[in-house]
Amino acid sequence: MKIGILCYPTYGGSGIVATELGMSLADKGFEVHFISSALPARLDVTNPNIFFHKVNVQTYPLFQYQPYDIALSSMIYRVVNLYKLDILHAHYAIPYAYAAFTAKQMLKADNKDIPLVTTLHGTDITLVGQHPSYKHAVEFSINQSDTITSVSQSLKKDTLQFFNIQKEIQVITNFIDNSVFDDCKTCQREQFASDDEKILIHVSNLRPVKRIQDVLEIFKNVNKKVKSKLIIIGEGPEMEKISEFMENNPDLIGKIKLLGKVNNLYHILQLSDVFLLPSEQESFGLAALEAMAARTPVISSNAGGIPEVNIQGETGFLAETGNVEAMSNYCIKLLSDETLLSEMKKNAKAQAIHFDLKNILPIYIEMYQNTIAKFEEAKLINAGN
Ligand code: GMT
Repeated sequence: MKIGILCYPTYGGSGIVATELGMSLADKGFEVHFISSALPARLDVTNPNIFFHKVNVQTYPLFQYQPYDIALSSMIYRVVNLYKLDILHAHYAIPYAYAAFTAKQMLKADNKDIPLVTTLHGTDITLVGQHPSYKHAVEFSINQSDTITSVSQSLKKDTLQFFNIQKEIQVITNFIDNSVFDDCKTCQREQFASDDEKILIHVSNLRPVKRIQDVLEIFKNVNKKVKSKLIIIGEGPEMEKISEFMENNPDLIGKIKLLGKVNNLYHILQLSDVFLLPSEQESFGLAALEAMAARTPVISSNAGGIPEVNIQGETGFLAETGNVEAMSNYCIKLLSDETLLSEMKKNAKAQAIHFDLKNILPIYIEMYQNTIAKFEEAKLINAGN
């Protein structure tokens, strides 16, 4: 099977899920073509089954905005034709599902077509997708997909609530490759904290939806009771809030380490004691699952799909979004009780194993096969009419 994956090249979220999925499919012998604006962050192009096609946007003095979606549709059309792809998989509705629909229309003009799978990831439904500027096109392109998948039950529910969807949505949860975590050596803990200090960690693209202010306030409360350090990994628009917080809390400056984007994320997660995820919205919370794979329990909000991943009192604790006091208290309780901490570390790993790639990859492959079979069947029926 030849699969075209359309995704953001980003360091987190849908880009990572698309890349890890594509690479695992390539390992199984499928030919996988990535179409994106830049080389996806974790993509290993040395695999002979992996192909990368960069979308180039031609600038022109007349264009106030660069027409990326047109260049994307043209590239999809070209790659499908050149490499005889069997199926397209759009990750994140905007602009990928819409651009794939346009490419399909171009193919139909040549008496060709290709089945399209759209995977909904989160803010394409819960935030930006609902904006009046995009809503109609998002709804239309989701409905035009041959198969729709969502990464959690919660996201499926939100999609059905916010849009008029006329097709079944199949939930295929995000996954984690535990073998990567089992292989890696723990890096030196003393680089970040002394033996008597606990390490709290937050990883995100630092957008408002992640509520970085809550991460900082939780740490401030915890630090009053438990000797600790906070590691923040990632970059984004809320960086300014962190600087502001440090200015207002100079005594915490030496206790907060900002690492930006790092390559050895797993190593750092492995030496952490608790992962903080107080998000406003989170369709799944892949970052929390990555932490669990590294045996790190999670203190989180109960937004969106997080409760499907982080189990109250088992793999960590959850509180209402914005309830900094409750999250701080849970954190203090966890970090002050070695028995509870080691129990939760064990449970966190067991939960990560439940979401292992080995369990989820066959579901994706079966979904592709079913989508292609139904598409071919429909073609035959139409030809008969
Ligand atoms: O919104 C983001 O944080 C990025 C977004 C994406 O699609 O790139 O992340 C979403 O997709 C991830 C992968 O499926 C999920 O784990 C995140 O929970 C989800 N983010 C939100 O819903 C805020």
